[in-house]
Amino acid sequence: MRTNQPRTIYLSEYRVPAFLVDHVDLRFELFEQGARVHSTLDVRRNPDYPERAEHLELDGDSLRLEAVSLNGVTLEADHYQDQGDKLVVLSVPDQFQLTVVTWIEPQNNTRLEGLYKSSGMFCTQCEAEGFRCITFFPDRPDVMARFRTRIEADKSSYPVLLSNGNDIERGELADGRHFVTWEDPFPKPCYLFALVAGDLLLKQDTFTTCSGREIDLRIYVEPRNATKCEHAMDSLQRSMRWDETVYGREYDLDIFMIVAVDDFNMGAMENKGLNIFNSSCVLASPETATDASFQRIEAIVAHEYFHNWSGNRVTCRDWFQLSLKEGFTVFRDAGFSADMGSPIVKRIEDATLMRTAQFAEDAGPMSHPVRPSSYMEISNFYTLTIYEKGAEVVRMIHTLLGPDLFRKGSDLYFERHDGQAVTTDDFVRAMEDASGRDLSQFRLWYEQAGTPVLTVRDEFDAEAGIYRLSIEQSIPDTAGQTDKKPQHIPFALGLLGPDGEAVPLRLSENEADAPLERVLELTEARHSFEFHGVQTQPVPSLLREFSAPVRVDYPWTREQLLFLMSHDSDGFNRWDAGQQLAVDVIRSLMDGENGAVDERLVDAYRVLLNDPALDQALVAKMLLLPSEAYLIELSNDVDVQAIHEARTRVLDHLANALRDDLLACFHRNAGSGDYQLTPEAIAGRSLRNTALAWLLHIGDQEACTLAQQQFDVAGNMTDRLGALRALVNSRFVAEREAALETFYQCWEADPQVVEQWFSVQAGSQQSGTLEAIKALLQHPAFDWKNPNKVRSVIGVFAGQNLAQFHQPDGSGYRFLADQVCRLDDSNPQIAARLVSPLTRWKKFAQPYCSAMKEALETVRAKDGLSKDVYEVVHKSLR
Ligand code: 0A1
Ligand code: ZN
Repeated sequence: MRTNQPRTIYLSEYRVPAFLVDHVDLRFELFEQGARVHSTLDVRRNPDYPERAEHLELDGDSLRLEAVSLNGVTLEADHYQDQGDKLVVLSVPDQFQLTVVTWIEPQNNTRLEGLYKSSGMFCTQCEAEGFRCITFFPDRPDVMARFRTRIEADKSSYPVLLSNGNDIERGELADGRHFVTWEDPFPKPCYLFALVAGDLLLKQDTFTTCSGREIDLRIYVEPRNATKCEHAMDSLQRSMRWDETVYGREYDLDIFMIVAVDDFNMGAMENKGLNIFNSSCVLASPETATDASFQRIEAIVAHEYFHNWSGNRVTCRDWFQLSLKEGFTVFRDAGFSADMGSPIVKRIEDATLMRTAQFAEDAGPMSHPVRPSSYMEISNFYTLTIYEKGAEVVRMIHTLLGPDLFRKGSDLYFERHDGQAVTTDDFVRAMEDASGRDLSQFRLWYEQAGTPVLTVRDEFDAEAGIYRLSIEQSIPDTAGQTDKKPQHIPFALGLLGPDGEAVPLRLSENEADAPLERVLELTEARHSFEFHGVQTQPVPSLLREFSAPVRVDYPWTREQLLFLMSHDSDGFNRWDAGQQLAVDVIRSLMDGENGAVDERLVDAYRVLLNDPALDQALVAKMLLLPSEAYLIELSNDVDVQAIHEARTRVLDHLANALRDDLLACFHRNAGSGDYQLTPEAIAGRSLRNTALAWLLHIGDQEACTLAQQQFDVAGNMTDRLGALRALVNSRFVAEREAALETFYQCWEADPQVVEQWFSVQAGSQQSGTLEAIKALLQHPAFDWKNPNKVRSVIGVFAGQNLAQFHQPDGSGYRFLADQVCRLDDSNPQIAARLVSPLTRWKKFAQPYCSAMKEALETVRAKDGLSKDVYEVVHKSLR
């Protein structure tokens, strides 16, 4: 049991820093047994601080202090206090130079925060508060300094020495050691500091900016990954061009570096001029990576690159403003991905993530606003709410202002705040000032947590030719927040006439040139709209393109949904109608209303499978049934097994009824030999592999043979893994085992592929049982110290294999609790993320509910529980 409760940090307690640091001079002496860090800070009192602070306080974590000197004079022990998490230097002058020497042990750092070792190389992760694990420093983003960094290490083991900015000096030292000095001309907060030292291979290219400067682009990887850098390099060049074209943002340093490391807590990190990536988010070749990985890599490379402006040049005042950089940057990378591929597919994927995972977070015990007002551990707030909902909020500003005024607003924001650490409010103000629009009510999106519910009702007055729509908005109570005010919601809408044609939306009787689509702005708790000149009862197309992150409650009939599915001009809503229809069919099986699957669903899917005139990228998405996670999210008092059974019955029925169509679809999408990443080619592979999965699901013998063939001859990992996954989820035990074995033999030397191999098994309906998962933890390729391995087995099992995880006897929950406790000692950030599937215990029916709660209680009772896990468990149990 934790004896003391961690401190809660409040936004309302924000104060400007008492001291500023203008320059930091770092010298790292790297050794196998540890590292010595010499840090010299140019410090001065902050003129904006309301009082005169007597003492300088610096943050620290797990540091051994070796020496402190002020203006070159060593300080006696009574001039400073080493309090462990703080170094207090007593009675300091107004301006001075402070030198601190610390000793750290990167080789024993399993938390992967600060300076640590991964596959023999030194690397850093400083966001959010990792820099304090390197040296004593005012570790807060509103202290921005210029950094000069000298790295010294053994030359043969660490020939490559990197930090932010430009390399200005290098040379040899005694004992086979060498050094390189880097200087970053841009002032930055310490969370953007980075250092890498290792034996790395360099892949190089260039980019010529819009003003004609040539940038040296470098990707550093372990030599065995030499053939896996091309896609990341292409993605980087595309991102740089896109940011110039769409946002007018030019790159500012002469060098841009990316380094791939195997052990990394998150996806990647935007350190100034030296991005550090989780290997799985940068390395790819067609033989080893799936389409999904290729797309993820492109998006993450872009995301980190875009941070150079939205995050680095303009950064956050404090960590409550995290969405300032993350929400905006996710919005930017979504625009990029949409432009590089299929915009509809991208929107479907984003809306799916919002509706399954972010809505769940927003309704759970860790619910928080896009700009939170308190936290215990900031690492727990790198959430879907900060990132994805934050991006949706920016997207709504874009919708309200239109593209031109939005661009004006973003230009003003970058110009006004370049070199500053600012707030989400500053962002909104720039948008207001550039557009002349009042966004004061809109700001509630940053302050209020919870997903707004729009209750929509309609009636048609045939005589008067009026279609009336009433919309009521309510925002549910969430952890610590009640009685919320109505928010400003852009609600995109269209009406479909009897032949599917768009009905003009006349808000007054004789409105000429009425538009065929409108964005209604909801600002009140209740609105009603009248559309005039409507001849026959229309079918409404609501919340087009998911124009706001809200739930819509409208009493759809199956006829309406079928109609929208085939007629809506908005592709997103065609997809959504199909999802709602499938949800309705699955739910009616659970209610036991009628035992049979509605044949109209089968007919609709048959059309999708057989009409080549349809956008195949959209069809590939429409064929996917709503996930169990989404069905859970839509229900209360959840019985996971009942959801799983009903969904499986619908899948069985569809696959049996459409067997021949699926086989034809499989063969039609055989693809050409060479691997292409166009939306059409990706859709083809997706369709082919969905067809295969469905056929194997019903135990089709011919499909089993086809899967084996595909597995053997596939020229890319998407098809090979598609075949493997279909086999692993099937009842063909011998074939499944053989394929798994062959796959491992072939790829055991490639960590990214082995992670996929683990994931396929951990996610399997057949072999993903608890016993099989436990066996995977004993596999020689499993590594507790590597977050990717932990995620690919435990994370996938608990987070995605819902039917296997939610066992009525609670065995899945106890298993997860044990692993969380084990990881809590070595890597608290990963442990805190892993525990999340247990936190929504209140949503589940008995016996699940009590068993989940019990598992959480065992975690809470662990000795020396980290602050990270404590916060999540404590908030979930109260
Ligand atoms: N800023 C990075 C994500 C990131 C956040 C925290 C980390 O360690 C705790 C690491 C990376 C991004 O948005 O890409
Ligand atoms: Zn980011």
